[in-house]
This record gives sequence, structure tokens and C-alpha cells, in this order.
Amino acid sequence: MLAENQTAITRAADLKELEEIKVRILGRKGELTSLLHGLKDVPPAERPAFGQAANRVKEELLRCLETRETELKQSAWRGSVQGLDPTLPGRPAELGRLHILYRTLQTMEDIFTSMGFAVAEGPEVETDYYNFAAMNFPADHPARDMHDTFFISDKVLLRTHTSPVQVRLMEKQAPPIRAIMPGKTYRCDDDATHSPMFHQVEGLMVDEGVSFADLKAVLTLFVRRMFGEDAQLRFRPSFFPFTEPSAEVDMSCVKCKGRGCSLCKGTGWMEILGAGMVHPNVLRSGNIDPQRYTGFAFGMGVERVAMLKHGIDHMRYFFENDARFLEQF
Ligand code: 2U9
Repeated sequence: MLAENQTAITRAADLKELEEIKVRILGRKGELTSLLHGLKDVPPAERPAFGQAANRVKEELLRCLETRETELKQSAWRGSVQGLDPTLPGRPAELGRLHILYRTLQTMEDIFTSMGFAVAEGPEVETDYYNFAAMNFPADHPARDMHDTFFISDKVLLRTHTSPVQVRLMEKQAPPIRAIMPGKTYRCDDDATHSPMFHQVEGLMVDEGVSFADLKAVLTLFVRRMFGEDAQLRFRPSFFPFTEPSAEVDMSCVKCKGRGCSLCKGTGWMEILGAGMVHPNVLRSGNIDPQRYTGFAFGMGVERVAMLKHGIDHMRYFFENDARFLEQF
């Protein structure tokens, strides 16, 4: 019985067959189990010898089963890793990154905070008062049409610029004020260079004796830190209800450095931001005496800065979330 079972065990082809053999020998109705049950029918004098012999057979078969089980498990594992090369380098894990707009905003904030500007934020849903009236847009004045506004009700709207944050700041804080206001703004506009939601950074500095020369100095420093030390600035007269005088600011073309190319349409210049001296009426809205204090303000689109810096030619890329675009930065 020992020899033939040992042979069966060593020939078992897989773990399933081995288990079947084990049950056949050692199961409740197994060969060896029946043999041990038969002990009671053996004459008492022969029982000890019979019992010892049966137990030796049992131990030997158990050892045999265990050895075969280990062998089968090992060969099953070897089969499963066949063809695998454990010396190959692992696949690199994909890392996420910050969105290019957010990174552009961070750089802009770094530049202005290094010049002593604080960062202020405020609500995106605003009142007509803070968005327009306090910013010197007269009621029913055509200047309001410059901003295609999303109205929520007669007097409540999505802010068209981050200026309301500046008015709220002036109400709270006496000069000197030096702060930038980054955030989402909304205008009903949608083409290659406009999106219904876009990001602005506005800046405000109010104190005694603040002049247009200070504005030029701050903006020149900003543009050179953002785009390179060789960037040139040009101020063109413009109009905004909230600044007087007002200017639109161009920088020398990032591609041709001012010589004229297809990107700057041959002019050598690209518009980057708007700015001016804060209108006395706006200072009054913030409880600031325009006889004593003057201030400058500027505003720019974060998307526009990122597009100029990285040569991006359509707004939609920022918001499509196509990894092939996002991974380039
Ligand atoms: C206060 C007073 C004045 C902020 C300013 C601009 C000029 C400007 C545009 C640039 C491109 C908006 O994103 S854009 O479409 N902004 O041209 N913004 S001056 O003037 C202020 C702000 C706050 C209290």
C-alpha cells in the first residue's frame, strides 16, 4: 500500500490530482483511515505492532504528499513567470502637473509680491454697484456696453473685471495701498482670444504722490521679469471710465523682438495690458480723498500673458483639458 501510493503521489500531474489522492488515502473513507478503524478487529496481542506500522505508513505518506505539493507549487509559479524578464526597468509612473494658466498666475503673483504688492481676492458674483457704479460707469452709459455682462438679476451679475475687489479693499483700508487682484472674470464673448470665463490680474497702488512714472516703472519691471530683460514697452493713449489718463500698453514682439513678423502683423508690437491713473471718482467710491492721494491701476488677462509667452494661438486649448496640450508645459 505504501509503495503504490508513493508512486501515485510522485506522479500526480497537478495540485488538483494530488488533492484527490490525499482524499483517497486520508479522507474520512480513505484507505488508511479504514485501515486504522480496523485496528479494533485485530487480536489484542498484535494491536501495538499493527498500530505502529500503520502510523509509520501514514507519516511516510504525509511527508511524500508535502514534498510533491511543494514541487508542484514551485513549477506552477515558474510557469506563470516564464517569458518575464525581471531585469527590465519598470515603467515610469505618470506624474500630474499644475495647469499652465495656474503656473502663469503663480509667476505673475511672485513678480508683484516681490515688489511689495499684497494679493487680495473677492466674490465672483457681484452687484451692479461694485462692478460698474463705483468704477465710474454712469447708469445707462454706453461705456457699460464695453463689457458684455452676464446678468443674474437687475442688480446682480458675474463680475466683468476684478476691480470690485479693489473698491472693497479701498473701503476697508486707508492708503498706502499696494495690491494685486487675481481671479476669474466673465464676459459674454467667445473667439480665438476671448472666452466667457477668463482670468485677470489687476493691480492698484494708492498713496500720496503716486505718479504715472511709478506705473511705468512697475509695469516695465513686470514685463521684463515675465518675458525677458530685452522687452520694450509702449504706452498708447486710451479710454477707460475708471482711469484718467488711460493707456493701452504694448510690448515688443516676443518672436521678432520688434522687427516685424507674422505674429505681430508686421508692427513689432503686441498689446499686453491696460493701465492708467485711478479716476478721482473711483477714489471717492473707496472713501479716499483725491485731493490728497493719487493712484495707478492696471489690468491684464492671464490667458493673454500665457498665450504670448508660450505662442498659444487659441483660447480653447486652456479649457479643453487635452493632455497632449497640457503635458507640453
Ligand atoms: C480700480 C481703479 C482702476 C484696472 C484697469 C485696465 C486698465 C484694463 C483690461 C486688460 C485686458 C481688462 O483683461 S482685460 O480684458 N484691463 O485695460 N484695467 S486699468 O483699473 C482699475 C482697477 C481698480 C479701483
